[in-house]
Amino acid sequence: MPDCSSRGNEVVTGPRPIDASRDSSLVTSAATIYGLAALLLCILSLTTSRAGTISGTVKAQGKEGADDPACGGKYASRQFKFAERVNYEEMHDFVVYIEGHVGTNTTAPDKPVQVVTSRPSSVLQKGAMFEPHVLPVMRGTKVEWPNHDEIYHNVFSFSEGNAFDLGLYKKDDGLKSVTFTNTGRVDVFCSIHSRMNCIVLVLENPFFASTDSKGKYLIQNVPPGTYKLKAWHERLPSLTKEITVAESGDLKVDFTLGIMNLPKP
Ligand SMILES: [Cu+2]
Repeated sequence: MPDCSSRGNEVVTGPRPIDASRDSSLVTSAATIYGLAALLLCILSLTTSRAGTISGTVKAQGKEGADDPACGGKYASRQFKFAERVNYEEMHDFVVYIEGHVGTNTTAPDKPVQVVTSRPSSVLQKGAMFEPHVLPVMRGTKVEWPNHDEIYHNVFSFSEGNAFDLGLYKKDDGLKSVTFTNTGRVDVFCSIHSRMNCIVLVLENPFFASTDSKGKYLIQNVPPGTYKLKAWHERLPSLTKEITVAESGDLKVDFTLGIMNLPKP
């Protein structure tokens, strides 16, 4: 039975209202709590729901017919038997990113990122290599090339707009770094060691991701909007898809890169 009471011609349903004249401090504190709760909800909705997530997988695919024995089997069996073939299934170092300008509050991170020297067991003593091989960064990011080795390195690039030469340096010569101010692909080499090369991909906004060992990527906190999402690999043509990111939720976008859409001479 609902609690109904009549005061003159006013019918009140539900719990009795608090008598303000009897306890105004109770009303004030209740109003304050409701007000604070509403404010909190408002802040939460502003900070949590107006950003989406983009995720998916990037794969590479060889050209149809390239596995035919006539392409690399019998013909190659003598002279080119050991010519290493591209393994599209195990290709990695893809980068997925939103092209162009996004929002207004996208500034480069204060913290520098590092490229270090690694020696993968697969290449034994010859293996002085840069790790990571592909480094996507936002424009304005400082990238450091520490030398933790007992030998000299000379890190440099002649890529247009981002050329630099860190000179010959060894372990105790201090931390060498470059701040990348122009967008684009930067090919970086060491003048001494042939396998030491890497690519810094300087991008216009912070909405990018490298793929993991399974080809998966995840880009978080993307403001809602329509964008061009690009999948990039150093030795395949990029693929771009138009996407619309909602105010919340996860948008799945997969890519398969291959040798396609290139002009025939
Ligand atoms: Cu080197």
